[in-house]
Formats: sequence, C-alpha cells, structure tokens
Amino acid sequence: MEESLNNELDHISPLNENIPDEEGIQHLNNPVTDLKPIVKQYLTSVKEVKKENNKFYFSDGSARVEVRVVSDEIIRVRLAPHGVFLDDFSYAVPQVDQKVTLFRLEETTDHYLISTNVVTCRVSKADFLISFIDIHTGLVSGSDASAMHWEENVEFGGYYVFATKHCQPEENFFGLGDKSGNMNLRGRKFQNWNTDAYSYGWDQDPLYRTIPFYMGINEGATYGIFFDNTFRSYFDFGKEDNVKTSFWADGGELQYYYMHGPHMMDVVKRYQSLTGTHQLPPKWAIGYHQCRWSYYPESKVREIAEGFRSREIPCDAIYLDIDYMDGYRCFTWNKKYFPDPKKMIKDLANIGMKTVVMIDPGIKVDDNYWVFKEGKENNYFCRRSDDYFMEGHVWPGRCQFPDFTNPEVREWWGGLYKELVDLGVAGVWNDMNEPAVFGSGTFPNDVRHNYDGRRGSHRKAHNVYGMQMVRSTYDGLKKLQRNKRPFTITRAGYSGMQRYACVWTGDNVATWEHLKIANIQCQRMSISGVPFCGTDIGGFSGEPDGELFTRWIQLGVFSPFMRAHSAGDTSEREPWSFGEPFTSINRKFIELRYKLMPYIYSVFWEHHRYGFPILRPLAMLEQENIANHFRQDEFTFGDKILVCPVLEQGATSRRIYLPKGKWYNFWSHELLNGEDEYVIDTPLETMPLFVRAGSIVPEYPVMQYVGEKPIDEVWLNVYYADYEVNSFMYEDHGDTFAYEQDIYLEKKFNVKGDGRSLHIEQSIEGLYTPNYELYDYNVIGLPFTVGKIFVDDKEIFDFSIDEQKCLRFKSNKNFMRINILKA
Ligand code: MIG
Repeated sequence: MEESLNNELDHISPLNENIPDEEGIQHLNNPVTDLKPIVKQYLTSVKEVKKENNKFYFSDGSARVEVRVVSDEIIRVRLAPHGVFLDDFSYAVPQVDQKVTLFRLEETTDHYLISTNVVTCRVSKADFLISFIDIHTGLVSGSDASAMHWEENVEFGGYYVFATKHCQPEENFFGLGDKSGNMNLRGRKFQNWNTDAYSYGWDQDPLYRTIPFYMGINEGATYGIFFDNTFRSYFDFGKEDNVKTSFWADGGELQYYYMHGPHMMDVVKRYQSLTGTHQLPPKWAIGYHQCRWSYYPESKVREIAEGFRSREIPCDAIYLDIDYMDGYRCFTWNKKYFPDPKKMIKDLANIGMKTVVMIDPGIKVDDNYWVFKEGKENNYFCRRSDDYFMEGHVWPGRCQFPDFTNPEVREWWGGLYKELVDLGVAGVWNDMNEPAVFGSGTFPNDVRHNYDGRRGSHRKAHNVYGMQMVRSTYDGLKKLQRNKRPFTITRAGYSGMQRYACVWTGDNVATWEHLKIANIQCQRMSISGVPFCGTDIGGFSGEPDGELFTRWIQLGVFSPFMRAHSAGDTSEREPWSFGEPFTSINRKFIELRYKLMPYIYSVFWEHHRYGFPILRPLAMLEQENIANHFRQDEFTFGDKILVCPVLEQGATSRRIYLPKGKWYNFWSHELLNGEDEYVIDTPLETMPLFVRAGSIVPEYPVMQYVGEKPIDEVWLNVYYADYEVNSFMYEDHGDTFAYEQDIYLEKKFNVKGDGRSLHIEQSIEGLYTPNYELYDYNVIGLPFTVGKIFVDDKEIFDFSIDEQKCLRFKSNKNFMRINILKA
C-alpha cells in the first residue's frame, strides 16, 4: 500500500491522474497529509433492527444504517458511523415524497428482506452486505462487495465514506453527467469537484459539474445509484479492481438512492422524480443563439443582429459577454460601449432578437460600487475560517463572493436583476460559478458557508455553489418577470440544477475530437438528468474551418441548447463567416431547427411533464444488446428522430446503426430495417437523419425567429408504417406558466397502416386554443395508390400526390379520425 500511495503522489498532474483510490485518500491541496496511516472501519454484523413507518434501522451495536422505502422502485440507504444521522437535507432532492403503499420486512436465517412490489433490499446479518433483488426475475443488482465503511477525518472532523459493490463481468456503466470521455464508464475512475476547465481534453476530469448518479446495465437490466453527497466524490467502475465498483467522498454522509429499472429510461425518470425536471423554457430559448466573447460596442451587436436578418439566417438571441459591464462589475454597463442599453435592447427586440447577458459571482471590492456596498453592509459575502473575507482575483480584480447557500443572499441577488429586466434583458448567463478564482482555481477549503442554516465549509458547499447561484438568478427573474418563463444558463452545477437552468459545456476547443466529445457530452448530460444542454458550437478556443463549423451546426440542430460561441482572440464566428458553400448549408440546417420547432418543443414538454430525457443514446434505446453499450454516435432526439452526426473531417460516408423498427431516411424517404448497420453518404450538405416509421413529425414554416409570423397551418409529416405508432404534439403560449393551469394542448396521434389503408386518430387534452385552423398533411411512404380519404367519416376530394410521391391534403385541426384507403 505504501508503494501504491507513492505512485499516486508521483504523478499528481493537473489533469486526470490525481484521483486517489479507495486505499489512498489524497488531498489535492496537501499531499503530505496522505501519508498518515489509514484506519478504515467497516460495518460488522447486524445486531438490531427497528422499524419506523417507511424507515428501517439496522445497527451493528454502534453504527446505524437507515433503509428507507421511497417508492416501489426507489430505496434510500444511509449510514451513521456512530449512530447519529446528519440532518436530512439535500439541495438535489428538495423533498423525498412518499410514493409507496405496500412494503414489508421479513427475516430469514441469514437476511433481513425489505420488499416492495418490485424490489427487495436484502441486508445480510453476518456481514451487513446490502443488495437489491428484482422480485420478478430474481436478478441481483448493486450488491455490496464489502460492507459500507468509513475513515475518521482528523483534520476536518467527520468521515471519509465508502461503498464498494460488485461489478459483474459484463456490466457496463453510464451517467455521471459532466465527463468528456467515452459514454460507457466501465474500467474508469472519476471524481466530482466543480472545476473551471478551460480547453479541457478528452477524458479530463473533473469538469464543471457534479452529478453523482450512475446506471449499471447487467444481464439486460438497468438500475441506478444516486450518491447524494456534495463533497468531493469519487467513482470507480472496475478500474482498481475489475470486479468492484466503488464510490466514496471526502466527507458528508454515505447516502444513496437505489433506483430500479429494468429499463434505463425508467431509471432516468426515477432519478428525475427525485431531483426534478427542467421547466418548459420560453420557446425562443430553443431557437438558434449567437454568442461571442464579446460583441461590443453597441454598433457591433447591431451589425451582427442585422447580419442575421439581411442574410435570412434565423436567430433568436444574441449574447453580451463580460465586456458590456463597467470594469466587469456585475449589474452595471460600460457606457462608452453601450450608451443607451434600453434603446439597443428594444431595437434588437423589434427585429426579433433577444438579449442575454452574463453575470458572474465575483463582486469587485469597491466601496463606490452599490452591489459591493450592499453585500458588505448585509454581511452577504463568504468568509474564511478566521472570519476574514474570502477574497480572490477574477475579471474585475480583487473580489468578494456572495454566499449563495444563504437563502437571504439568494433573495437579495435575485432582486439585483431588476434593472436588467427593466431594460428588457431576456435571459441571464451565469459563468465562473464553480466558483472559479484566478491562480488558486477556486476557494480554499476553510471558507465558511451558511448551507441553508446547516453550516459547512467549502468542502461541503463547493459543488453546490454554482447551482445555488443560478437558483437565485432563476427565482429572481421569475419574480421580476411575473408570469414569464425565465431563461438562465449555468456553467457549474450539482444534481437538481435542471430545476433552475440550462447548461453549456464550458470552454471546449475547435477540433474534430471536441466535436466527438460534444456529441457524447450532450447525450450523457441528457441521461444524467440535465436535458437542456449544449456545447459552444464551433469550439470556444481555436479556429474551426468551414467544414468543422458546419458539422458542428448540424450536431447543434439536435443539441437541446443550440448556441455558437467563441473566445475573444479567435476570428469571426458567425454562420456566414466561412463563405460559400458553408453559409448556405448553415442556413439550411438552422432553418431545419425552426421547421422542427413544434416537434422539439413537444420533446421538451415530454421531459418536463414526464421526466423523459431529450437525447436518448443507443444504449438506452436497446440496452439488451451489449454492442450498443459501446456505440456512442447515434442517438434519438425525442422518440422519433434518429441522428448520427458526421464527426470525421472529410467524411463522404459513414457507418450507422439503426435500432429496432423501420426507419425512413429523412432526406430520401428510403425505408430501412432496424437492427442493422448501413453506410450512408454524407456530403457536407447533409447528415444522417432518420424518422421512425409510423411517426407524425409536426413542422412549422421557417421563421427568422420564434413568433415572427402567425402560424396559418401546421404541417404534419406522416411516415407510413404497417404497424401502430403513437406520436404527440404539445402547444401553448410559449413563454408563460399558464401551462401549470392546464392552458396547453397535448395532442396524441395514433397512426396505423395495414398495406391497404392508413388510419390516423387524434385525441386532444388541455385548454389552449391555437390560432391556426388547418393541418397540412404530407404522407410519406404510402405503399398503395390512394383511392379515397375520409376525415371524420366525410369524404374529401381535394388531395394530390407531389413530385416526391407524398400524399398532400388538409384537414381541420380538430379532426378525430382520418382514413386513407387504397384505390
Ligand atoms: O475566464 O466571460 O466559459 O464562455 O466567454 C473566462 C468570458 C470567462 C468563461 C466562459 C466563456 C466566456 C468567458 N468566461
């Protein structure tokens, strides 16, 4: 062990070599303290069991374990090394709702068994090992390889806490949100400590966000573990020891939720039921956005905005990075660059361009600056252990930092946005909230935090700092904008951040490798509970060529958040910056985003309301096929559209895999069978896109921005299938919370073909009334010549077959039944 410790110390590097293993806790700040002897204590054997409502307490005489039945499929386990549990408080899980009716405790010779209708949590008496068993299949998941254990932390108090589980021979792992390597986590080791990771590389770790949630797939069944611990945490998926999966943290409680599957989709939905889903974003937030560090002065901002309109490239928002501020003081304006922000924002709004501004956490130490003065007078800034203020240099120079874990500070900070909202600012972008500090990287460990009245050092609050910042931004905007949906973006976060913001993946690089990272990262965030995610299209640092930028735009159409961004020292980076043919292709793809708007918006609703992820990797679509655990390029956006971005320079074709079912090539309408691989041509003006047969994909006319024109008709693309498929479409006002009062429409379509006819049924739920009256159908792939069409049993005669061989006709938007019959 001595030797392995030394090895670890030998290669401390700023990148990903510095993860201690379970046997050698390593403080990054002070490697010397690692050399103290390690005394780990393990749970011994179960001596006592007690039941209190839905909680069961097991004790080995001194340590206690709580097993709580949260729902039929979710069970929470907590450890108290000396019998006393910490306050049951979590930023990730605002409320542990009780959703279970039936459960029971049984005792056998060797075990205690706590069972719901779905899963049994088994605690072995002799060695305190905990495992989870599917009641129906008997499959054992997430079983302890050793009993939960801990090590006293002499320096800070509390314990390092550890769980070690079996890793099955063919088990693969997914999740953890913000990682930059392969999607499958098997054989690797990670840590979570929110880090400003400028120009991060493949597999660099840690990055900006902490999502201590993973899923294991074994024998075709998925389960999940959410280790709700905000301290620096670690995960090892069979790296140190091929047969073990461990997770541990530098402090806090060993507390995790076991979430039963059997499908990955079920587990993700259960994770979202604990940590919440994203609110519906304002519709404009899912349009195309243009950003740069920075567009200034005002004339430049106008030139860019008008550049979109004159070139007829759709765009909904333009961003102001830090240079709009006066000396980087948050909530101020540089009056030289922006003499009349209100007028500028209004003029931009008049051409349909929203303004989003950046706000950082560092507040300049300056007694003539009102934000600093208010923070100082009210004691809102973080302090060190000996009561000095936490000071560090960021963009404005010497700064102090609000303690966003204090509810009073959050309230104050939320109110600071008043002037920006009054000026017409439409959204806020919170950067540097890991928190990032020049030189040292972040705050020292001894900084104190309020932690919502529970108190804690930065060790405990670090990973939630950014999330609490953007929470305060979101809540503040929500109040100030009255009933309008806030739009917020955050760089840092912790599990549950999706309740307050969308995210971008930070400072990536203009390389083809980063395009691959971007594709995996967005998918991974999506299945880790953070669906509204995007990358800096084009790469933040470095220079993409036209081809790379265009391929990134293509991926961006199918990134939930679609924004181009670039660092200040790079060349111009607008969709037209690379000349032809790139400009036209970029336009065509951004237009596609706008055409698909009703589909994309519906997928956001499905996430918000039902907890479905927006992007679904192949491993989720077909988890029973182990080969899919290693495929990471293809994914579906929602349920209907399969995307396979082109990720290689100069590629003229690429291999793709289609999952079960039948798929239409989006461009050629060729019908292909799933569960097979194909080689698809990929000239720059196209990318492999497929639509599930039987789908209805709604489409809007191209607009230059959301809401540019009233919608006269919604186009319904119907993809014929000789089986039955459901689709749906969601509609509402687009920027209010009226949907919470049922002012929305959820339309379900059922499509069924049988070779001689095609039936479409519609059912409508909700109270919203859209302005348009008609659906305009485009039926693709009909295998027969059309004889008659009936809409609600009335024959219609006005139909045609277009040059693409698609059937075209119209109906009233409230139709219930359509029958298309063979001649
Ligand atoms: O230290 O505000 O990730 O998007 O343009 C750099 C300037 C600070 C980092 C963000 C980037 C942003 C930049 N910021």
